[in-house]
Amino acid sequence: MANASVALVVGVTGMAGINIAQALKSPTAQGGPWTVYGAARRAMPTWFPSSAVDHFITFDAVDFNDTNATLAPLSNHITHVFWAAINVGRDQEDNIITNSTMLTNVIKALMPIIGPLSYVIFRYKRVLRNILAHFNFLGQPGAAQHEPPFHEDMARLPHPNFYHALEDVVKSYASDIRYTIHRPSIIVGASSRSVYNALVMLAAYAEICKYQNAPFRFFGNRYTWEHFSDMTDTRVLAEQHVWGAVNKKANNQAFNCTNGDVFTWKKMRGVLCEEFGVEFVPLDDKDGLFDLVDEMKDKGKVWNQIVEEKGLVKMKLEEIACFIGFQYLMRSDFQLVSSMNKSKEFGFFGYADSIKSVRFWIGKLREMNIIP
Ligand SMILES: *[C@@H]1O[C@H](CO)[C@@H](O)[C@H](O)[C@H]1NC(C)=O
Ligand SMILES: *[C@@H]1O[C@H](CO)[C@@H](O)[C@H](O)[C@H]1NC(C)=O
Ligand SMILES: *[C@@H]1O[C@H](CO)[C@@H](O)[C@H](O)[C@H]1NC(C)=O
Ligand SMILES: CC(=O)N[C@H]1CO[C@H](CO)[C@@H](O)[C@@H]1O
Ligand SMILES: CC(=O)N[C@H]1CO[C@H](CO)[C@@H](O)[C@@H]1O
Repeated sequence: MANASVALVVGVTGMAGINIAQALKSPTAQGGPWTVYGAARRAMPTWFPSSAVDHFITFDAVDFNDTNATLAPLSNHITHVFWAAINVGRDQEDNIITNSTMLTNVIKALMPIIGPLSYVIFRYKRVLRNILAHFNFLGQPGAAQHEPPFHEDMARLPHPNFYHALEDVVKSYASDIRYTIHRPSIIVGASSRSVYNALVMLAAYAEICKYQNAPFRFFGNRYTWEHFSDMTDTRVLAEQHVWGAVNKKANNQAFNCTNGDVFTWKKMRGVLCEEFGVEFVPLDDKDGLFDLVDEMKDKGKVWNQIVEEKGLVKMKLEEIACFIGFQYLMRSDFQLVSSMNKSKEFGFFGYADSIKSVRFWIGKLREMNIIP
């Protein structure tokens, strides 16, 4: 079994990690059959599909000794690392240090064996992060910005960005490992442990509206209401990760990863309203913008009540809610659209219909008992 494919998926309980594990365990997975080690900081959540991994392991990647104690014994076994972990810190500088430390710790623990077979793969959202980074840093919009559609060879923007730090960590090992970098847009998927999960956030807001008999309002501006955006289904993201891992041509390359279509938030709001069972409220911006961040500030208790009454998976509003970041995106003055032409030129043709994606993942979140 010298050539067996053995994957370590770090951050396996997040929405990207679960799907990467599932894509690897699929009977038709390229490069398979795969043995999958799924790693998380905490124990396996109740809703986790245990068939997605062969072994579930826990360690705290911030702590080298803990990481090394768990991974060193596996180091001559694991052939591929899929990085889907995120540890959201107080601010972007904090993220840079924490995250590059986590990745460095994992690579160091596996290093004794890292040879030509080994592979590190991680996702990385440049524009989104740049914006949030800028936001975190200066607290106001107006960051330097590239012209959409965004493509992979655009220069880095001059804001602190932990994805750049991760990319640099991987590149610093380039003589020993091969890698691919995957850059999603707004990610849709299902987990109770993903901080940047827009669908869970929107669902929570919709449920709170229903509970309090309040209108489900759009918190973005007219520009995003009327202009195009794209998103990334975690299934497409996972498919691209596996494709990147087994195709030599993709070695040491970065790829955008989106569904390949576009939508307006006006249209998508209609879909969300149908799915959540709330009335569609057209954008009314005469009196300025509706501030969701402000609205949600004291709604933690209401959400806890909903969780209690409906018997949902215990999850605090603060744990999932990326209200600030998402609201910021919804108020941008550019189209969040990335080019997928590099992926296609290199032979990756995965796609999804974004409206179907949203309906599918909302259904999944219900099935998993994360939303009512
Ligand atoms: C890690 O392990 C080393 C060697 O066993 C020890 O000297 C060090 O104190 C440990 N560090 C932490 C933070 O536990
Ligand atoms: C990591 O763990 C392995 C095996 O337990 C041990 O031999 C090695 O010294 C550790 N590495 C470091 C840097 O502590
Ligand atoms: C696509 O790649 C470009 C260049 O790196 C980047 O600016 C853009 O953000 C990527 N798309 C996304 C959605 O991250
Ligand atoms: C780019 C960056 O900030 N890298 C940091 C990652 O974390 C290590 C360890 O904490 C720092 O030494 C690096 O400067
Ligand atoms: C329209 C567009 O975004 N074209 C890009 C396709 O991808 C290549 C490679 O990343 C870019 O150089 C093009 O600008």
